[in-house]
Amino acid sequence: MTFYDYGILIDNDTKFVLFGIPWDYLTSIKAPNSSIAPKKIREVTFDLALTTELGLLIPNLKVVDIGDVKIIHKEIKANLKEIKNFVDQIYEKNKYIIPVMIGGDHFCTFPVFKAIGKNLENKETLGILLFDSHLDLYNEWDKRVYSHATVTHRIYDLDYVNNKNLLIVGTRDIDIPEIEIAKSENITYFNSYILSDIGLDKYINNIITFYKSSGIESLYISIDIDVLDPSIAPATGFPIPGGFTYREFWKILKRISKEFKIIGFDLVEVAPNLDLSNHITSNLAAKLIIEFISFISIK
Ligand SMILES: [Mn+2]
Repeated sequence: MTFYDYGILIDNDTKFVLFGIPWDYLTSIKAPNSSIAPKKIREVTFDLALTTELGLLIPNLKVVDIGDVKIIHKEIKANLKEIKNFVDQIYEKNKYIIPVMIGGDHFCTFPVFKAIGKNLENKETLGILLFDSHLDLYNEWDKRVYSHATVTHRIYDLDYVNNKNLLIVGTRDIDIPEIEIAKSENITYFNSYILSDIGLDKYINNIITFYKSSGIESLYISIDIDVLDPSIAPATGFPIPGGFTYREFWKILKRISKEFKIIGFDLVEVAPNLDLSNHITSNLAAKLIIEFISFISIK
């Protein structure tokens, strides 16, 4: 039994729906295989214990795993449509559901967040928080507007997203075109080194203040696994030193869940082919997903 298998069908009781997007065509790395991450992350949970760190029983968390979106590797248009329909179907069954997506490369976040936004009645108080070592803010990458390196830009282009409700946290590998876009658009990001300068509590307070000062009450959260330090999350395409520890990130998610209504989240960019033989990165991803779900549950 995996963490996420407790229930087969979505019903009125279901709080969380987990699904995978096995798609890594839009990554810029040459030998990616984040497409197998949804399968791998589910698989490692067979060997993990069935309570969370705070002692919650995982079977009680009401997570239903509805499987993966059907992806045809190079068919961008068809896949975007398929992902949209997949998310729409979830809300048709229960409009209070919290979708949890496992990628795939980071571009998978865009169609999911877009579909979630479409299904939400009140977008005035909605924000998006991206945890990432990169800004992913290129306008184009390799002459393509759809790429994991442009995902923040595509999200920013949505009519309900602006520089008051979008924040990137954990950054430490920012390219010149991205810094120029961030400057001209006044997009806020918190570099990861600031955490060691001001301490974790203040760092989290700054995240909270960013959203509260513009009236944001609910958040969609996207976790690029590369926001964590590569010493604990080596299996990702662009491992950048200086990332969060597991405990720092755990505490960030815990506080954010208390302060805001989390309407959905994703975890992307785990590349199991780059992992150690003991699956350290997939284990980390599996733990983060279930811990985050538990924080949202106990709010
Ligand atoms: Mn990213």
